[in-house]
Amino acid sequence: MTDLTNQVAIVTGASRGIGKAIALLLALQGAKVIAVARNEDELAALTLKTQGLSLVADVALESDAQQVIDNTLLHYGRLDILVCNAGVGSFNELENFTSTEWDRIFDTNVKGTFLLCKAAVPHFKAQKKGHIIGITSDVAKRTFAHGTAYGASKFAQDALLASLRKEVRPHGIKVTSIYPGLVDTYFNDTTPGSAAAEKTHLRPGDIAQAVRYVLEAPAHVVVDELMLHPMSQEW
Ligand code: NJP
Repeated sequence: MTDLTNQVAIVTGASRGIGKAIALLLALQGAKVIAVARNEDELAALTLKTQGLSLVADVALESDAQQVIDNTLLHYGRLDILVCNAGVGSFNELENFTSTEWDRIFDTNVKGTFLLCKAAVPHFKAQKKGHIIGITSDVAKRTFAHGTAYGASKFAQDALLASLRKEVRPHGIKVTSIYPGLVDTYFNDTTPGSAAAEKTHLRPGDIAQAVRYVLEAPAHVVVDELMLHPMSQEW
């Protein structure tokens, strides 16, 4: 089993929802967590609990992504884990989507994953070790009405990660895609914690436990893909 103590882990989209739960659980396992998001106040509150680092950054901006990796290396001298979790979505009939909204979804979900991986991979290659985890979605593997923009972005993010997995495996770098079903978060301007969602949704902590399972696999094991759903959601 891989021990997470003192492992240096970047988690994007850590100000709330799934990313926050991942950051808290990794910190609890002894990892040094770098929490990344745009909301400075939420990050500051989280960092009080993780005792790690928080970096305010927009994952869709190349300079921000590069600075996240550079500042991590400056502060800790190492990077072991990159969790690409930051993501946004909205749902509409295709003709009602603005190109601005299309760009927001693709820039965050696809370009954000690309930029963070692009900045991290040279470091992982140099140390012949590293683990990239992408929080994608079960809709990376199925389609549904009103999901043109979000679904297409998650298919694209998934293809990026699957291709990267083959590219970097010879360098000792693991790439894992995690595909959640419905999770009770702030996603798409929802408010978590309702009695209804308790019956129909996974909790952010369920995804964090999946991340922990994947990261704790022995060095010779890579979990390529992991999908999880609430019992009430048919797949
Ligand atoms: O959503 P939410 P989730 N740069 O809204 C951050 C996937 N997923 O936890 O920047 C940097 O509670 C934002 O921070 P802030 C989903 O596609 C979800 O559910 O401060 N960070 C916040 O911390 C996504 O990939 C469900 O606004 C940016 C976080 O992202 C992942 O799970 C189902 C950013 C979003 O927190 C986490 O989403 C599924 C940017 N440009 C997949 N833009 C589900 N909830 O049902 C956003 O299959 N963030």
